[in-house]
Amino acid sequence: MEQSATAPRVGVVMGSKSDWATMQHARDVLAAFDVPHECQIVSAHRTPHRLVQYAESAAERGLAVIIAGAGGAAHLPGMLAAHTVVPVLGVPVQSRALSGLDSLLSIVQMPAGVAVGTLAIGEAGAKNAGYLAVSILASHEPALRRKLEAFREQQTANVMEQTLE
Ligand code: RP5
Repeated sequence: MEQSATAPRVGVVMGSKSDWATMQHARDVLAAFDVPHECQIVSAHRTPHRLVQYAESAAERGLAVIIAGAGGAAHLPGMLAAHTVVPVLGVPVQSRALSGLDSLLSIVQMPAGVAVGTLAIGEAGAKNAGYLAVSILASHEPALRRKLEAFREQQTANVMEQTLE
């Protein structure tokens, strides 16, 4: 498990090591905002008991958000959400067979009553899961909110300065 020195506020989990190339983008955003986080492989199908333990202990361990990435039959985000009220953000990993459409539909079509906030397929979704987690934490942390606002202002300024050849 990759973990910050201080108690993690966001958990980044994924169904397989093969998801890390995508999910490390969520980790990078959290690191850029100095949000304490942890990263771990938790598979709905291959490590089902670890999934239950992770979800059931999340709130008492201080996690405010869980970012869960999975591909194919992507049951990880939904099953985590079934076992905790900590908000779960789902990232559909781009699969080889169906380019991530399978992952997206597996994650997004939750039954009413158990919510997963579903992001876009692949790298953009992983990055935005990080930004959304920062937004959620920023609603209670003024310093983090200022950092997020500064990031957005800088992003806008960068685009405004761009020219086309
Ligand atoms: C899912 O199956 C994982 O989230 C991964 O995206 C997909 C393939 O896993 P590997 O066969 O690469 O381990 O559980």
